[in-house]
Formats: sequence, structure tokens, C-alpha cells
Amino acid sequence: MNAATQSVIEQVGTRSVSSIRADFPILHQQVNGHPLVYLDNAASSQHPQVVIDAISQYYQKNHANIHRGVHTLSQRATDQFEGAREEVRRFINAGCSKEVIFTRGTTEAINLVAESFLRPRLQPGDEILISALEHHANIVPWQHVCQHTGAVLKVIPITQAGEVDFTAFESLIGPRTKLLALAHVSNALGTVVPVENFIAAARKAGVPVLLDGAQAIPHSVVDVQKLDCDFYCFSAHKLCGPTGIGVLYGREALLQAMPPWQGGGDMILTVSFEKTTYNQLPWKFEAGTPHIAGAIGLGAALRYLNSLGMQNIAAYEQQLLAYATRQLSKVEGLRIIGTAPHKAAVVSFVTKNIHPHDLGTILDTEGVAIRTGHHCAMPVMSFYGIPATARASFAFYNTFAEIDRLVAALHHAQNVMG
Ligand code: C6P
Repeated sequence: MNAATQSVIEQVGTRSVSSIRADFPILHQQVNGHPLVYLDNAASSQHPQVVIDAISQYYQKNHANIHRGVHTLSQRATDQFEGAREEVRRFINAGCSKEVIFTRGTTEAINLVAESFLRPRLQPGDEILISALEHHANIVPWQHVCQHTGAVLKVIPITQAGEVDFTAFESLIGPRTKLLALAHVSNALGTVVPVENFIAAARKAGVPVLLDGAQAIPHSVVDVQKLDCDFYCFSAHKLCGPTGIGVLYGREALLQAMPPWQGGGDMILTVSFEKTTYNQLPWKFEAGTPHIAGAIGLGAALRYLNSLGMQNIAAYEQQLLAYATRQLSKVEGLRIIGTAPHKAAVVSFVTKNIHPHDLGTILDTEGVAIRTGHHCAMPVMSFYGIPATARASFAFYNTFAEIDRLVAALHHAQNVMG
């Protein structure tokens, strides 16, 4: 049975998915002679017209540098930029907007914590704890600080299903652990990590926690106060917002105690050749002219997502995930990589006799966009003994019929490759 032959209700809260799709101009095009099926949302999601309009309006009417000018355009741009910060604060329920630092994305947010928070606190032999399912962005910055300080990176193993092994974690966390840095959702496997359990144990041990929320925040309600994490990092471009902008949430007391990471304009109060004094939070961590249009676009994206309701988005995407998992499991020779019981809308898989790159190329000729490769999670690939996977990742604007198109394109690829 496929989507055409079963009655599925494609609804996100009160809105039909077909009406939501009308909000996304990019989805309505032919690729290689076929209607586009965009299933690469974990890499970057698409933009509704309201986000495109917010950015375009800013450039058409309000562009100027921020925090500097007394003239009207500069004040408008500043208000919009700081307004976006407040949107972010509300979206993640941070206690105050000082706790919301704009960065270039998740990667820069993690590097900021590595260099400004952790590096000055590390002694040789101290430990940083991560898991085996991390994206490179949550591995390499810690390796850098280890190289410079003599600290040691410890890795919590994962199970065959792709879950972070909690028992192993309990044996690894100890008096030398200076930070626990975990993905909230794995980009390569889709596993939702039960971070609440890990955070509770870390709290007991007095260990600060950073969450890489890049893949969690597009699919769920994130409340940083409820999570009780110390740092939460994410990128706008996976959230229907622009590239080149992201967020570091940090607990205020920790951010206050941290030295600035980069120096330059906007992050200072006074400068002389003898001495510089630094700006307050959050600007202390935002040296130089920021991505103003990016922040404004992110604010518009969050308003759009709020209008749909993150809970409604999560519920619909779980239906897509269940359907895709069912249909893909029926494809002969296909093996799903990452079978944790609790997953976000990501399905990684390999097929017998077809390399994922070939698969991705053939699917593209059918208008189906998926990502293939190691997904910047090479240790995950090593764990499963594979070089790469094909990954279909869904957003709330995808349909059941698009999953049927994916499955049909896979059959086509199998025919082409014999
Ligand atoms: N993952 C993917 O296709 P940036 O590049 O800074 O916006 O995000 C980095 C990043 C960090 N953590 C996780 C869990 C991620 O998934 C990503 C980005 C994309 O899976 C591109 S590699």
C-alpha cells in the first residue's frame, strides 16, 4: 500500500500540508524533468516566503550598520536585530536575552565554548566527554583544546541501534570530567538522545553540559531551562532560516565569567593602547558587524514555525518517519542504519551493491534530493564499518507521496545498476 492508496491526513496542527507547501516557493519546480522531492532537510531546510520577504524588506528599506548610528535606518536595523534575539530567547525559553549569543552557526558556537569556557579551565589529564555519534563540529573543537592543554577526549560508545550507552557513560564520567558535550539528535542516524538523563547525572557530578542542538531544534520543542543544560547550540539554516547565522545559548553566570573569544568592534566599551574594557553580554561575544539580515531572517523563521506549532510539526514528522521506515524496510537489499526506538525524521540507509554516492546521483535524475556520504560523522560510519550512507531527512512540508517517490526512485536505481 502506498500513500495514494491509503487515506492519510497530511495536517500540521490546523494547517494542511498542501497549504504549507504553498508557502515555500522553492518546492514548486522541476528538477531533471521531475517535480522536486526535497529530502535533504537535515543538511539545510527551505525558506517560506515570509522569511525571504523579511530579508528582502530589510535590504530594501532598513539596511544600515547596528548599535552605531543615531540615524533612523541604523536604529531600525538595530531594533530588528535585537528583536530577533528576543524571538530566539522566547523560542528556546532562555531566562534573558543576554544568554542568546549570535554566532555563524552551530560550529562557531561550539568553538566559542571550547576556546572561551573550557580551554582556560583545563589542566593536563582533565577529561572532556562526548559520544560516538557526534558530528565533527562536536569532536574537532575539543580535540583542539586537548592538544593545547594536555586534556583527554573520552568517548561514550554507542549501541548497534545507534543509542548512546548510558551505562558506559556512568562509568566514564568522573572527577576529571570538565565538560559533557552531546548531540541532542544525531544527524547521521536520527537518534534522539535522552539528554535529560545524561544532564541529571552530570549535574550530580558537577559537570557542565553542552548540547549540540543542530538537529533537535527543527523537530521538537526545546526549553533550555527545562533541559537544565549550560550551553545549547544551533544553526538557523536547519530551521527555515538563513545560512551563516546561529545561536549559542549559555547560562548567564557562565557567560559572565568567560573572557571574550574574538576581539574587535562592538564587543568593547572603551579602548586605549594600554587597556580595553569589554561590552556587556551578549555583545561581549559578538565582535564585528554581525549577519544582520541573517538574524532578521531567523526571527521571521521562528515566528513562522511558532505559527505552525513545534509540537504539531513534531507530531506530523513522526508520521512521516514511521511511514518512510515502513516503506524503506520493504525495499529488497536495503538496510536502515540507526534503529533507535526514538528518532527524529531522519532515515540513513545502505543498499546492496550500490554505493550511496551512485544512489544519490541516480535519485537526483528522478528529481529526488537526498544526502549521501559520511554526513560529517566519520566515527559513526567507522562504527558500522561502512564508508557512507544515503540519508533521507524530512521536514513538515514533505508528504507521504514524496516518500513513495523516494521508494520508486530507489527501485529505479536498483534496475539501472542491475
Ligand atoms: N549537519 C548535515 O547534513 P553548521 O555547519 O555549523 O551549521 O552545523 C554543523 C552541525 C553540527 N551538529 C550537527 C548535529 C549537525 O547536524 C551539523 C550540520 C549537516 O548533517 C551538514 S554536515
